Amino acid sequence: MSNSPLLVTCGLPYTNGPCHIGHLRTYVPADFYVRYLRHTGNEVVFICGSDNHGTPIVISAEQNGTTPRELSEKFSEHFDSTFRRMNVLFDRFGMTDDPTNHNRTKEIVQSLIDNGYVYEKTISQSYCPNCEMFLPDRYVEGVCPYCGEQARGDECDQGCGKHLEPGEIKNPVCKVCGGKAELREQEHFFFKLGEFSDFLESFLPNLGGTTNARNYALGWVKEGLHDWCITRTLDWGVKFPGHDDLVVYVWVDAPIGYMSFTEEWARMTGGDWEQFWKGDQPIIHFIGQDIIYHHCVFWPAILKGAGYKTPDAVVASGMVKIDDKTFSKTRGYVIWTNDDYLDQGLPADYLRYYLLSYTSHTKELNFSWQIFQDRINNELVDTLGNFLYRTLHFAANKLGGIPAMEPETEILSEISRVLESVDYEMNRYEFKNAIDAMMGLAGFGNSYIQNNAPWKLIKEDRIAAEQVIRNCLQIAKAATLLFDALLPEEAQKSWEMLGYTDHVKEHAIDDALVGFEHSDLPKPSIIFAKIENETREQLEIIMNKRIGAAKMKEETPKSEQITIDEFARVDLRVGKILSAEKVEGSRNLLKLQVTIGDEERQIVSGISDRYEPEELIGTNIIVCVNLKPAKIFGIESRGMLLAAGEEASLLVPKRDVEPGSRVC
Ligand code: B3M
Ligand code: ZN
Repeated sequence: MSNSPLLVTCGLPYTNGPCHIGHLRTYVPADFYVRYLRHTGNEVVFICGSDNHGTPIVISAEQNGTTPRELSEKFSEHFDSTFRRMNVLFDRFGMTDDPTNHNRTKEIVQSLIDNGYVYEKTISQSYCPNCEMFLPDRYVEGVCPYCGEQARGDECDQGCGKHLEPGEIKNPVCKVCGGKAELREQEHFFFKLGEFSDFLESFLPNLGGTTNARNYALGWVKEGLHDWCITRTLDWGVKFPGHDDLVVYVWVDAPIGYMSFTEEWARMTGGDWEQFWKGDQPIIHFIGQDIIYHHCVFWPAILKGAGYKTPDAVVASGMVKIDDKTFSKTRGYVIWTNDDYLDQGLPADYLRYYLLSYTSHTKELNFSWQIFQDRINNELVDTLGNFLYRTLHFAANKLGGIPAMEPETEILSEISRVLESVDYEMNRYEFKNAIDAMMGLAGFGNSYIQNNAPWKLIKEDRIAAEQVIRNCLQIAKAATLLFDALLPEEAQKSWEMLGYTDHVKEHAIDDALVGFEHSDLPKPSIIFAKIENETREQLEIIMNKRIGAAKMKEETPKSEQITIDEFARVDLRVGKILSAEKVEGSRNLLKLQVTIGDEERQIVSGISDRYEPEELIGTNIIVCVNLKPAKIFGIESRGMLLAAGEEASLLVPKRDVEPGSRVC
């Protein structure tokens, strides 16, 4: 790779809540990539900052009795310091509410207006007569006009995921007072996104980065693009030029933050920001998969329309889930980076390792402390750590330092092979494969030392034993240089144990093939400590407590009384299970065929972690048969079976009854 300097950016976290492990899925890979680029001789400017505007922050500030600015400053600092604790080091971490971004946004919006890409239109928008205000974005909730699910004003977050334009949501309800909202007419400004279809159709196939980003975006462009309403009736945000009652939509000024923070970096360092945004130097965005649309469709169109350079690559990471559930603060499916991990005394590098090595960067990651423990213990501790320690221990204690000889060619060619394959994988953003290749080198070292047994060899042939250890030391040096991008703290320790007094990060990765100029080694110690079972259990307790506390909140019994007629509307029948099979790829779903007398039903139920499919066949159960059909994991489910408690204990009739019998 060499195209430097390069600009690498990470999606900007909203300042309305703390950093959780879901966030890290974007920042840690980006940091790994940047460190690797620097190791391979590239100059990189690494930029991020916080996203301060938009209704979630206004609402959150109101709820906390503070101002959006104060709240933003607090969380901006929180993210900045949490990222540092995770060894994610930006050259500039800015705020979208700072003057640079206000100015740059106004300039860009004015250019869009001047270039004829903005028009004014009267639209009907949700308005709360009780609060006497228009209800932008998250100030309103209602029903998604596309899929019928409960949705937020600006996106269908529970259902189809579509972006919703102001006024589109059905049955709008005011989030402030809970009252019914009505539609009122108001003047707004629109961006002619539709005019950029041809541009995007030629731009996207050449966009670098991960294929998920490119392909989703192309699909949306082919479906047809709608113009975007880019103004909101709000005080908090960047004022729309010439209209003090309007601010620009947060998704206009948020990505412009990337440019503003580059300007701020340039101001601080005397660097040149225009080489990226007006010149030819590459721009690479790292983002979460849920904001591909904004980065691959909306953002390039804005840049193009305002006369700037468009991004060169978009790298989109898959989401993090817990128990197959999407991270959600309100539902308790969350692991806080500080409270739940770093403050428990665990190393940042372990989490970096797990997040990157577990699965391909673009895939979903289902978080589990058990797998975390297994990976750390089996790979970092038993493979890499063990190899380093055996080598260094033998060299320091038995040979008194680094033997004065060169490594053998077969060792150097193995190292070269690994360097090449890491480079190949890094270039295609396949971080897991790159790490597998690095770990492969440690594994190679382990087998090599085991097979050549220098502890035996030394008794017969000291020179031969020295050669083996010299080879191992070269592998250890190469592994340390390679792992530095991923495990900066631990790699530095290992580097010092190899007798160096400077910083490993300042060395080119190709030094992996260069010998040692010193022979002294300090007394080695163990670099990677095992994750004990008690530690894992403690982490699991914290996680389960979060889920439990959120569930309790959700389940506060609202035992409103109902009439017998109301109860009778629920059609409960006895059903007999005819067949049962696990749903491939799901964590706990079973697909059941159930007879309810004259009819056979397919029902999908989340009980496969409690029952084996075979044990259920022939069981009589209770089924609610007039529940609206639903798709679960893409499979139609017509009805619901009844089960009780944590154990999902199935309700069954005490005596034998015919399938189809009514329950009352
Ligand atoms: N603030 C956070 C998100 O939707 C949003 C990213 C902005 S990136 C310019 O993930
Ligand atoms: Zn209201």
